[in-house]
Amino acid sequence: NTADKLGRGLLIVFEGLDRAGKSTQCARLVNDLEKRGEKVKHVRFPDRTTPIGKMIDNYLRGESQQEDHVIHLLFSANRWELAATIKAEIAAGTTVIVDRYYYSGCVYSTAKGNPDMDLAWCRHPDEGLPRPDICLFLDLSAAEAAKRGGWGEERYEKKEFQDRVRKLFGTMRESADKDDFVVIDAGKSEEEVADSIKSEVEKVAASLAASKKPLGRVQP
Ligand code: Z5A
Ligand code: MG
Repeated sequence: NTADKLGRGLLIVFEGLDRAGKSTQCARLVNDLEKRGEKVKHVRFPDRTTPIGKMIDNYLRGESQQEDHVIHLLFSANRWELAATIKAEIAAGTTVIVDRYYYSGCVYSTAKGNPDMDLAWCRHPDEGLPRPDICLFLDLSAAEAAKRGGWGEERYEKKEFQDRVRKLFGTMRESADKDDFVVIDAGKSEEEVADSIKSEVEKVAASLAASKKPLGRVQP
């Protein structure tokens, strides 16, 4: 078991565009690790249950307006609310699996095109958060995503916006955070995607166990 070999749990993040299958695969991985006797905690961002999360939920559903910087900082604050808990769980040997993290925070805010908010600006508030041991990026073409049903009702669920998000994720995957990412072809069947994820998680767990690497922090 991971905790015995590494002396802590893992921090595993899922990222990707809308409908890439993040929530589906998070649930599968949680299930799979639990079956193997690992301690697992499942977290999703935004966490819509906290007071800050409720403000975010209202905004995403179009029921309230927020200035661009303000909503960006609320998304970040929503992660900071849970940061100490995540660290404590990992120290106690629990693997934490996160559905979207600061990478989404950076790209969705930057995609708005506000001239004061580039990727670097957007990333600053998240510096110092627990750094993922691996970010599984579920990669889905626009054409495949379209087959998974029409856009929903929420604020960012529009084609042009999603095209900008796709480009920005590409930029992020080639910049400061590039070592965190493993790209998974999310256009395959649910089982095939789950199998690729399992093998990537096993690889990272083995390499961390060998190096005994402690949990990192998101670097400036
Ligand atoms: N946001 C932000 O702006 N700033 C931030 O800091 C953060 C987020 C953290 C809400 O996120 C919005 O918040 C989001 C980013 C922004 N805005 N947008 N747009 P959310 O996480 O609540 O969004 P969601 O609606 O829950 O998830 P999603 O991204 O749209 O979907 P998903 O979780 O990736 O996919 P899924 O629910 O697992 O699957 C989608 C469908 O595809 C479903 O019918 C599945 O049955 C099907 N599916 C799944 N896998 C497959 C395969 N392999 N084949 C075929 N069909 C599949
Ligand atoms: Mg989801």
